[in-house]
Amino acid sequence: MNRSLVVAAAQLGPIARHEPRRAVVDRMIVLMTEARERGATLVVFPELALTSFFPRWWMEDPAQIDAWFERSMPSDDTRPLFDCAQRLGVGFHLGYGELTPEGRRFNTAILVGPDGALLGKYRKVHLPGHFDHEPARPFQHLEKRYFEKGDLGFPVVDAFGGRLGICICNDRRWPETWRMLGLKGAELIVLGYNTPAHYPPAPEHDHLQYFHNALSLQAGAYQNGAWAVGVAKAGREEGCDLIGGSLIVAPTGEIVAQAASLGDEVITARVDLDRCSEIRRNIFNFRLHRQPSEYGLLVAED
Ligand code: ING
Repeated sequence: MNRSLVVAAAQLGPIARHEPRRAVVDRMIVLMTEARERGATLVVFPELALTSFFPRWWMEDPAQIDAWFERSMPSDDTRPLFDCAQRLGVGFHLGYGELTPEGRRFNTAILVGPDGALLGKYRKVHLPGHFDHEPARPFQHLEKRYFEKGDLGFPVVDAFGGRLGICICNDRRWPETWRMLGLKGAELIVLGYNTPAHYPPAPEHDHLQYFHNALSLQAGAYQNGAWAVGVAKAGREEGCDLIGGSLIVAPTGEIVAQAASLGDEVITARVDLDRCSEIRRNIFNFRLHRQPSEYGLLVAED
């Protein structure tokens, strides 16, 4: 039996600083509905999809910081998205800022089934940017300040007829992320990202941001024999240009769909999970070819 499904990347354009979550959810419902009309049964939304990318701003007041986080999921604001998904019979991936009852803050992503069940949760492990205020930067990147390192490992869940893995944004640049998911048998890896076109520590690389985004997903997908879906929050958001380039990559590393705008946009592809074996049974047959006894350095502390 062919294990294939249509997957949608639901790219979001800019979200204004004071745009209500409910307005963003309304935009997401439009995208989810279009995705369903195109046959999708899984819709992937970006990282921190409910609000503007707030780590670009220096904040000290804990209450002001907490206002960017969700205390429950679903919440009153997001319940309409969950209801729409169940009505349409689609599952979805959603990135958001998680504030736990103990007051811990994580950059989190969840996978929700077509019946509304929570299938998996991931908290971002690779937090880029910096901890202290760096006013010389045109915008901050304070993920190390506003989030704790994820404490859920790299989960892979049985869903949609296969093995699904989740990661978030900067995680995609680290081969260790992909290999951890690949070793757990992930056949489809979904992730969202907010990637500024300008990288203050190395502005000479600004023109490479789209290339590095695609390179990271194409390499990760190919080297682990998995499908990959990367979904942008894109466009000029509060004066900061975020790259688009949402894409769907096959286990061969081929890009099979790519966004062509910097706004709200749905791209879809038929994902045949059985195609993973073309890679996993051959060039990247871990059991036959991988040599973990030679890789000790990979997990040694710096
Ligand atoms: N954003 C960026 C990312 O890894 C970044 C941070 C931008 C790192 C440009 C390096 C270069 O795509 C998030 N949210 O991780």
